[in-house]
Amino acid sequence: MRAFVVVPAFNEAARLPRLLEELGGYLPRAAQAADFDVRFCIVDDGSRQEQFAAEKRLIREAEFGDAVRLVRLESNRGKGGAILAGLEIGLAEGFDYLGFMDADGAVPVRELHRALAYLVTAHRDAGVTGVVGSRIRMLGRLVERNPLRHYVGRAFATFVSSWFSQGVYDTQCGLKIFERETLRRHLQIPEDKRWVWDTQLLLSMLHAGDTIHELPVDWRETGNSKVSLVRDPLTMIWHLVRFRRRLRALRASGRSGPI
Ligand SMILES: Nc1nc2c(ncn2[C@@H]2O[C@H](COP(=O)(O)OP(=O)(O)O)[C@@H](O)[C@H]2O)c(=O)[nH]1
Ligand SMILES: [Mg+2]
Repeated sequence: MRAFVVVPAFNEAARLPRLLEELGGYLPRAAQAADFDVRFCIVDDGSRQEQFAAEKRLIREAEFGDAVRLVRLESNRGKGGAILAGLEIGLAEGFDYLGFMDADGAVPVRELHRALAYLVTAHRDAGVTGVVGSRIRMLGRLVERNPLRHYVGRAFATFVSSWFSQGVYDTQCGLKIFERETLRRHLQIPEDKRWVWDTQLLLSMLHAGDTIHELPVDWRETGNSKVSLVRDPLTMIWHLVRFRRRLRALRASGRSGPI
């Protein structure tokens, strides 16, 4: 089983060390687990030159070899655009499972491992084609979030799931992984290249009838989020309202499957 995980990074020199430290502990163990070969692709999304240089130095010093690569985009495309660029590389290289996680280490690497293990089994046994993280505060899970972000995020996800008539709880979690053929079919569908790219990807799959599972994951917010609670939610909703119109038009025209 070969997995490819994209990590979008925009001026992340300060927040990247936590993830790299975790990878330092994880990768040697992952290499020993026979059924996992996980590669990471950090996509620098046109960060400032000194930020990119610092990210590069940090990654080189960690000596991960082939397990972690750094790709540089010359200009900023947005979180979704950077993930898309990374996923296209992984698909071209023939990886079986592909996904993404945030550079700030909000989702611990052990949760990625758990999600991958879950997907491999659920795909084989039950035709599940994707697993997305879900930030649910519950016994057995650790979810640390800024209360305001939590409430705005909950309002947003609740709106999206009822507006699109889908039973998804958390549309915005930074951890999502998919089986390659499903991903390939839907990869070009999202229109937004920034914050709702992954939500549109997920909604496109659900609309087409793919079986995606949510997995409650640990989440530890570090602060310094680049998502503005004032500016971004309205733009995000606007992108989704337009996207929903497109889905409805396709349903009305009687087409099934991916839009
Ligand atoms: N490619 C790209 N990634 C971004 C951009 N802004 C943020 N990110 C990445 O998106 C991820 C989540 O960003 P973060 O600021 O932690 O937002 P939050 O956790 O969703 O509140 C991180 O990996 C960031 O580096 C951007 O403009 N371009
Ligand atoms: Mg974050």
